[in-house]
Amino acid sequence: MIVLFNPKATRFRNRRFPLSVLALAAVLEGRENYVIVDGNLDPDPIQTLFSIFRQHAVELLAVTVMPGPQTVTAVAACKEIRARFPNVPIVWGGYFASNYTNAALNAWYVDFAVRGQGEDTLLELLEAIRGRRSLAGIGGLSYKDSEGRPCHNPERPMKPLDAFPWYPYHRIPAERYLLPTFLGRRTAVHQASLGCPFRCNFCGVVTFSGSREKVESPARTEAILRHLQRTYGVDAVQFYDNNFFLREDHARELADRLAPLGLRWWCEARTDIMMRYSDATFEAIRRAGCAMIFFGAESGSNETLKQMNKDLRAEDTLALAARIRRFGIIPEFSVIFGNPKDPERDTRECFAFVRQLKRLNPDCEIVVQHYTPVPQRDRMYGGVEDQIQFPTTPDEWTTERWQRFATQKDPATPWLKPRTKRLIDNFELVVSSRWPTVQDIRLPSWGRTALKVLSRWRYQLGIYSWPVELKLAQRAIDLRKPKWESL
Ligand code: B12
Repeated sequence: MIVLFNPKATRFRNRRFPLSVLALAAVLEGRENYVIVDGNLDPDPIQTLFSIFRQHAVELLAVTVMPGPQTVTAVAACKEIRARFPNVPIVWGGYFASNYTNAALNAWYVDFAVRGQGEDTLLELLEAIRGRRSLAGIGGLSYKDSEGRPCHNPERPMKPLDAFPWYPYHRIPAERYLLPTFLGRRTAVHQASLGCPFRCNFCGVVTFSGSREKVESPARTEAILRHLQRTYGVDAVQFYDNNFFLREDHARELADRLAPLGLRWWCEARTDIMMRYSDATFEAIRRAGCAMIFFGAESGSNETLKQMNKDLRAEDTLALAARIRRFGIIPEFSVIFGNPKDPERDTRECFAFVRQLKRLNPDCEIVVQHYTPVPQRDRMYGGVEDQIQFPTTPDEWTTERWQRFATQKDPATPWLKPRTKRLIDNFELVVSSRWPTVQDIRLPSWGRTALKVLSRWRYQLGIYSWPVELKLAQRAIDLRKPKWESL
């Protein structure tokens, strides 16, 4: 038996389809004996793993690992399994294995690391474990040689997504993952492409995919969503693609195919690409149920965007903010604070940029990011490679310091003074109080009004320091929010 394991990555109430292991399950379905264990759903996944390992002859434990909290739960589970069942090989795949491959292999409880797209690599690894081929020729695989030294096979070219079967949703309790969100009562997640063709030098996807992207055909996306709707009553979808829209003809076909389903959905896109679309395409996207689009705006300074290799102009983002209003789609702009070159000036520029966006489109939502370096194939944003020594083991990644770094909330980067970091956090609090997100479906309308009124003077005067009253108000409102179960 093969065990596919998604260690806990988020709170139970935020659980979603475990897409990474479902993608692997798709190629095992009908040809291998396998089981999926999802730590986001299972209250005691280690005990579940133990009982599976006791009852079956397990050939391989395949674990998906993202940097952040999931690394902590992956490490804990793999250590326990390795201690009790030392002969079962363990393979890690996903963003941790792809971006921190050597660190993964340095662990005594990891035998193999799979970089990038994983379906074929997993199948070939199984062949090798069964003695039918050697590890050396498996593209995208990293392993340890007989001396324990890391070996990295050449990259595996990505395959089109339609080359793989659909996810076997029936192998998970799919209906237990469908949750109320601002989009609908039963929200599913789907990813209709893998990778990204751009080279932004702050992003974890570039090393993972080598700036390549493979896109599912619109016909298949439609068919899958239709299946989810018919079988499980899905009425809303979050698309996890790094770029849900690329070419206009593709976007148009997708929109026209999704429209009859009547779903409400959220996706990610680029402002420059969408600015090239016609009004008719915007209308088609809206008609198809698109409620919100996340854009990596990153910065209001073209010089900074250039340093980030973002290949985008701030003017495009501003123009998009104004234009998209007409179509009733909410833009969500992610802005990166903490430029290593001149963080203080960058912070002031980002504040001004956010204010400009809000003037153009008060409905837009702002996501404040702190620049947190990720290993790159080329130079990192800001050329900071000498200033960051990444952990060399997964255990080190589980420490508090590196968890704060991985979750990007408090990366404690050497160039960002605590005072500047505090100012950024305070700004975020003022903006999120002045315009509480529509995504918070538990926020009562009285709480919304209270936050808006309380924060108005601060935003108007640009005074962000010491927002004690907003912190207290948010905390008090949090306590009075309805329970998740009651939604
Ligand atoms: C869904 C998601 C989440 C979910 C987690 C879902 C879960 N696992 O239960 C949630 C919302 C909880 C989440 C949280 C975070 N996320 Co996240 N998340 C994503 C997202 C949008 C999609 C991942 C996904 O499921 N894709 C679909 C599947 C099919 O693709 P896949 O995972 O890449 O799997 C393929 C391969 O990787 C490989 N593979 C994967 N696992 C395995 C295992 C084995 C054994 C093998 C052989 C192969 C293999 O094969 C699969 C099929 O080809 C990605 C961005 C993206 N579009 O990829 C970001 C992303 C992975 N997240 C990221 C980050 C930074 C975070 C956070 C740290 C953010 C934060 N500030 O808190 C947190 C913390 C994570 C944690 N809790 O541990 C970054 C990682 C960057 C990096 N440094 O490497 C990404 C790339 C976003 C980004 N552009 O920055 N995230």
